[in-house]
Amino acid sequence: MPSRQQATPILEKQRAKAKPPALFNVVLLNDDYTPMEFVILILQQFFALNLEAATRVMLAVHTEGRGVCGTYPRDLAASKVNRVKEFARQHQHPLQCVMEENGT
Ligand code: TYC
Repeated sequence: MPSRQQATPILEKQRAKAKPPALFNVVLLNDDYTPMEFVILILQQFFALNLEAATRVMLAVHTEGRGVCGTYPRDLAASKVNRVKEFARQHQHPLQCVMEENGT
């Protein structure tokens, strides 16, 4: 059975090794068919951007092919991707959304 003296250094070693939880970028992809107004609506509704910020992100995606909507822990990023894709599908737009681990 371990003594009290052994327990403390082992716990401290575990705490020092613990990594912060990974973060994931939610990324919108450009396409030729989804209306710009619909993308702006998504950015406002699902990512809490105001009209100016949503317009800026939409135009960045439109001109550069992709753009980051927000950065979240894994489960929240996955939920946002699924909700955006389902909303676009319901409105019959081909909008695509993916998540990528944020390396920084
Ligand atoms: N390229 C689209 C258009 O010209 C607009 C658009 C922007 C589509 C961003 C998707 O993620 C997107 N109507």
